[in-house]
Amino acid sequence: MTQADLPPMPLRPEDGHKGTFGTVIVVGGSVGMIGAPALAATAAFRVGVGLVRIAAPAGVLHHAVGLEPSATGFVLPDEPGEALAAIDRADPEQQAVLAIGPGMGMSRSTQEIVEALLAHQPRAVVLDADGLNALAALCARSCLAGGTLPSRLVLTPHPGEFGRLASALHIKGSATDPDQRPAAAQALAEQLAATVVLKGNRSVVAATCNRVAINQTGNAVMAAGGSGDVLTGVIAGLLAQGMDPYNAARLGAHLHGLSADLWRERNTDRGMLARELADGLTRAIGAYA
Ligand code: NPW
Ligand code: AMP
Ligand code: MG
Repeated sequence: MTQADLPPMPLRPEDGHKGTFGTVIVVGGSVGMIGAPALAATAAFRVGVGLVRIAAPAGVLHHAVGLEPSATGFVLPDEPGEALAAIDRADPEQQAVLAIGPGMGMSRSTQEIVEALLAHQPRAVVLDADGLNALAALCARSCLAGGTLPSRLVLTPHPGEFGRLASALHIKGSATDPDQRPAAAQALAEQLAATVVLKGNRSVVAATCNRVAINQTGNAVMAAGGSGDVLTGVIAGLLAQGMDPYNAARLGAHLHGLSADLWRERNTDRGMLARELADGLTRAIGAYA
């Protein structure tokens, strides 16, 4: 996938305001993992989204919002029906993009909340991290008919998360062997009618109708905590600005990796912090546009 095959950045009308450029709601965070939703929020802003809200449990919300002062937030109740109602109150027109999972934890209530948020969800959804683990558990219990998943759904598993989904869905093939990764990602995309970003060196982006692309940016400076949480915010931010899931996933993976490539050129081969990866998106977009 060269830059020539990729879509342009979303339009940025000169008279636009923060309501013009979409809203991302990051659903995540738990005790001990407050950084993940904040990193996703920062990344969504860096790709140009207008508004970001963090939905996190009561005890962690103000810490997470404190890490990204441009974001606002609201408490995510741990009862699934109340969690859904809180999101509907925050976004009554159902236009926001949900980025579900960063730092969410693996408690029973997480799983129930993810199940409730996915069922008949009209919003576009990026599912990552513990959101994917909850989906794998649902699939293992055969609790998800494909038809109940959101029609605009991007899954961003690393090979560990992919393995949990693949074993629940009886998908064969290695998530780490470069020769097998495209077919494995396509199998998951077809089975759940979703766009899949199988992360790792040279991430694979797959979608239905045999669409598949190999991302050409990124490097081993990204092998550190928080990199994936940044990608979640990037893709959600592009979706919120009107891109379709496959293009948002391909362009998102490209810009995310390009930010790391530019960081390595200017610095060294290790030691990049995830917040620098998020902040570096500005340069990546400048180099891309
Ligand atoms: P192994 O054995 O180490 O090689 P988990 P997580 C495998 C949050 N975070 N290639 C790996 O394999 C996240 O958002 C919060 C091959 C292991 O089996 C989540 O909510 C942060 N294997 C939560 O932590 C910053 C690979 O996957 C397993 C692979 C847990 O997420 C950090 C590990 O994955 C973090 O993002 C690869 N490329 N990549 C914060 N500051 O708040 C991974 N594996 O068990 O799903 O745990 O990814 O750390
Ligand atoms: P996560 O494991 O969820 O934090 O995601 C890690 C992110 O960093 C993904 O986008 C990976 O594609 C990227 N990444 C990690 N290690 C490498 C690597 N060696 N080369 C390229 N990208 C990497
Ligand atoms: Mg991750």
